[in-house]
Amino acid sequence: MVKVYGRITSSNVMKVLWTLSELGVDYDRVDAGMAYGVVDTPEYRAMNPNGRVPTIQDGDLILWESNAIVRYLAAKHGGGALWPSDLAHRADLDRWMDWQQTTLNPAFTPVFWGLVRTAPEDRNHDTIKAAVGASCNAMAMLEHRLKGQKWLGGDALSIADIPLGPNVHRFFNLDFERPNLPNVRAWYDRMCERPAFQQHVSGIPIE
Ligand SMILES: N[C@@H](CCC(=O)N[C@@H](CS)C(=O)NCC(=O)O)C(=O)O
Repeated sequence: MVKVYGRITSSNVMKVLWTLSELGVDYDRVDAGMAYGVVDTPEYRAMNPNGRVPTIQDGDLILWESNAIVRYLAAKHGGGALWPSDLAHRADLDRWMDWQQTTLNPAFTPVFWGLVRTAPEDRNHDTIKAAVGASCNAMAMLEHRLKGQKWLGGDALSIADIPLGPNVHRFFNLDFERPNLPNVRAWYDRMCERPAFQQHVSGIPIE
């Protein structure tokens, strides 16, 4: 059985749990990270030298980096839409996974930290405002991409949508002014209809 290390409130752990649930794969989960500790123990560092969550163990394989885990699980158990066999289609989706890590997440992280993990009296409003602007610019790219299609890959949920889900959920539920993004909003609403997303992303407190 797949073993997942990571607290349920981590956006990167959410990606893994959402994927496992969409695929109907059984797993055991061990709380790790922040208040749970674990990540600084020698045993954990031997598995994941970054000391971050998530990490998974699947038989002899130990794997960290959330998007690599999503790819692995989709390749092993997915087939069809979640992990398309057509290489050009898969590369197109894969690119959005990398974009989540390299563009959207770095843009949005200061918004999350500023509004969720910083006391109101300690907030740097200029930093938050700049990060909101950068996040809205990134979301405008998604708005364009999603024009006329339900999911990033077309008609069905795929590996591309899953890493973006936790960021998009926070984007729509934290307290700041957003532009009108009807395609992104409809896509997020579609995610919210999925039981696996409700269980692992939208139903989990933002903290
Ligand atoms: N690029 C890594 C980032 C992992 C990461 O930064 N995880 C955060 C939680 S979202 C973490 O471990 N924070 C420290 C902690 O929870 O103790 C991935 O995608 O897995």
